Amino acid sequence: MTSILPIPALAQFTAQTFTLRPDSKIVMTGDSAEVFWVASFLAARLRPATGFELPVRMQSRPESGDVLLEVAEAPGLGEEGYELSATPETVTLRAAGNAGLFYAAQTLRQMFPPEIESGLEQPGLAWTVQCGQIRDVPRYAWRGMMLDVGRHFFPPSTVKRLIDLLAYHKINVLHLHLSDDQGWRIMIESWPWLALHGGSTATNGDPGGFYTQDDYRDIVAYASQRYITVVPEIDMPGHTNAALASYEELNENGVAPNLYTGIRVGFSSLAVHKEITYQFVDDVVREIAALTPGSYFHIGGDETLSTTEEDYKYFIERVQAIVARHGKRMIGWEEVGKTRLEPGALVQHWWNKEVTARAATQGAKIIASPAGRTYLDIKYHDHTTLGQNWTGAFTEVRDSYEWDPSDSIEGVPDESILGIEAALWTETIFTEGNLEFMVFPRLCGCAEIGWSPREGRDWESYRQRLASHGKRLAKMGVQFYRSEQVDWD
Ligand code: IFG
Repeated sequence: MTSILPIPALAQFTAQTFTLRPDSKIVMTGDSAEVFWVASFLAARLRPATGFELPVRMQSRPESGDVLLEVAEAPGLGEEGYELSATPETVTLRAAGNAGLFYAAQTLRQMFPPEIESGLEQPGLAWTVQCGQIRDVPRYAWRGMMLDVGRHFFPPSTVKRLIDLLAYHKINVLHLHLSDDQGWRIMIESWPWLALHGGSTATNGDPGGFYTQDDYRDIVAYASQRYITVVPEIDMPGHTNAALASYEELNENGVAPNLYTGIRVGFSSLAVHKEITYQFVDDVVREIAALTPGSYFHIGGDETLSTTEEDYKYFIERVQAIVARHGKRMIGWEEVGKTRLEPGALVQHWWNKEVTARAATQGAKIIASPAGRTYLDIKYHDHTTLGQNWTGAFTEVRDSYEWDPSDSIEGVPDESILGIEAALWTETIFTEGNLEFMVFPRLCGCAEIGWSPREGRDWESYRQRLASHGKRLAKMGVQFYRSEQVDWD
């Protein structure tokens, strides 16, 4: 039985099958370079396990055994929707936009036996898919994941593998939390000690690290090819000890604090009434905005326990203007809802519903990241060694799935919700294995909440599809948590 995650909006299957053969081709009717890229991406995913050549042919019509990709006007599909039609003769992926074609390719991957995801040739297997018709469109525009590289640094290779897995689940935003008390993780050429000194350590005194501007460009390009927008976050005025430790002149008293490797929050603040602070912010936003094709710049704004309310408002209002001047739309954690927001600002809900509702009342669109549901660093249960449980509860796989953004934040109606974003904070997450264990499989549920229709979503059917999906994750080598709530195959 074909099961696709996130579950498509509409899918009907028949008892017939289509079989990919050694002489199958991936064909496209036009000669668009971007369609060619998607076709080549699909071929590259199917070649290792099948051992087939799977040539990609432009300006061609499909023959028996071929897969056809085409971009064509299709009302109601938008940029990300697609149609997939599998007959015993051919499989056709059709979309109005290239992103939709890319998502059709991701869906087709999930229709083959799970061994398709093995990197090694699997002789003797029939590469069949169930015939049928799929018409699929996303529910929310914003389907994201945040990776905190401030508490622990992760190299570009880890970020790119994560991007591959996000794209596999039709997630389209990667929010990089690039700075915090424990680390500054991106080179700013006009303030080099931010990375060189502020990026030199991590939580527990673990090795630090930072992205050069070329590293960041490379990550952004890799994400963009996979229809993922990178959203950079420089958290301020709080969560700034790494910056304050790097430049004494940024400090109220002119004295730079030591680097910090603990896991407390709320003790740092930029000097809100010093002009050099706004020179610093302007330079940082200018340099990162120039490297970021996406429309957004996240200024953080959370847990500013060491900044007075009025100083906070003054600071956020000035920073909003700086972000706008550099051509980006500001995103802030919910606390920015206490200030006057410019039109177009986005607000990310994580804990305080009342403050979030104040942002929605101002007309801000809300990204739903409720900590008790989407924070992937929260322990699964009381003997999960990794993670935290400051929320006062544990977040098992079911807890992370059985909720909905449309009615989980009082005072925020569904029309204010732009989408959902899961967040991995990394105070206690050091290795790629730690990351995968905490992120998967809860991210799969968040991806489905973001993409699939609310109607018909229920835990009992999801847990069965997740069991099947787990075989695919295993073939990809994802070290996911085998929750006892799921009968993993
Ligand atoms: N809250 C802090 C994060 C991180 C998190 C850990 C936000 C917006 C708790 N701020 O979530 O820095 O420490 O779960």
